[in-house]
Amino acid sequence: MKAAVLTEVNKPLQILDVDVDPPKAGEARVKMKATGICMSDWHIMTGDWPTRCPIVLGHEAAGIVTELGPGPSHLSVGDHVIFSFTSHCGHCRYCNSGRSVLCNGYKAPGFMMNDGTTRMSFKAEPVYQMGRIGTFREEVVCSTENLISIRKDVPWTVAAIIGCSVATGIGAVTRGAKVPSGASVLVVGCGGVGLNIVQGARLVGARTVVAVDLLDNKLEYAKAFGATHTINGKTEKVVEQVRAITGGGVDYAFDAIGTEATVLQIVDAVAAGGVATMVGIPSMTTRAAISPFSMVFQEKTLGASFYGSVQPDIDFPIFADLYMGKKINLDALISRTFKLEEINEGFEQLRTGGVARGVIVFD
Ligand code: CXF
Ligand code: ZN
Repeated sequence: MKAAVLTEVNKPLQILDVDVDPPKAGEARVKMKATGICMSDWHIMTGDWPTRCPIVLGHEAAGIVTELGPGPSHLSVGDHVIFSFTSHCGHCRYCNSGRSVLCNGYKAPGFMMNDGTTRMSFKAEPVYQMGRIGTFREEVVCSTENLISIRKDVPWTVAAIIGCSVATGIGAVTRGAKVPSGASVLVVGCGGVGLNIVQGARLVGARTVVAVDLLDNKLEYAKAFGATHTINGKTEKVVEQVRAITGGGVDYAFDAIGTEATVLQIVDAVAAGGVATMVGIPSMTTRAAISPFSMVFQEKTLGASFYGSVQPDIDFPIFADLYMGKKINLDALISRTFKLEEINEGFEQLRTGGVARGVIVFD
């Protein structure tokens, strides 16, 4: 089986012929159909987030179930599935309170299966799997906890991006901050996640949606996804502009980037009583010097949403229905498709801002 493998940090991915073990009880084999290229993969490739090599990255994906391990399963061969990059043990306090994206029921590190082994090897040495899945390959064996069955009429590329950027962005609005109709919203960063925050805000009936990016082509995308105002953060003063547009600041602000500058921007740009939500995952070393004094006096809230605070089993089929019912636009997010062999070019495009989302497709 062909897989794009990170053999060493700061090296391009290599296409290698790796071996996959058959699924054990509670596991499935999935033939990959599409997998998106996300900034989180890049964080690992650059060593920004610690990892163990060799590893197959990729965590935003969809495919078709071709084999199930022994024993009962909630899935069937032939199911169309979207991958979740979080576990769902069903026993921990997070799973039991509807917050399974925070599941802490397994001791194994996140680049292995729940039981602390892998189902992939190269020359008899283990190959690790990002988010317990690792989807930059032709076939994945993973726990069925990481697979959500969806309707079969959703295009594969669309199904794939539901599994990270769509869930993270729209979920941050609907499940995380729970933005009400009529609110004013600021979105900093208009990549795959940011554009989904923009369209999440439109979906819930936000009155004003201000989008910020450093690149004008991304601001054009933001307008197409429902931004009422755009600000180029390179040439304009973001907080001043937001205050001018909204008469004092927004009700809700989202940071889809995760730098100190963008975290401070969302805190400064919310009005008194407003809610700022961090969504983009920062480098491990990032620190942000917020002003607790002004936050208390203005009763501002700073919070975070991981994976859109969704429940994958419930929310992925909802996103599929919203797309099929033309309530959200996912086609325009997919600006380019690549073959697995072209994956390093896909990352180059992601870094230079050429695409909203690049997606790898398999035959
Ligand atoms: C990441 C978070 C850490 C595990 C893999 C995916 N999130 C989104 O891109
Ligand atoms: Zn991602």
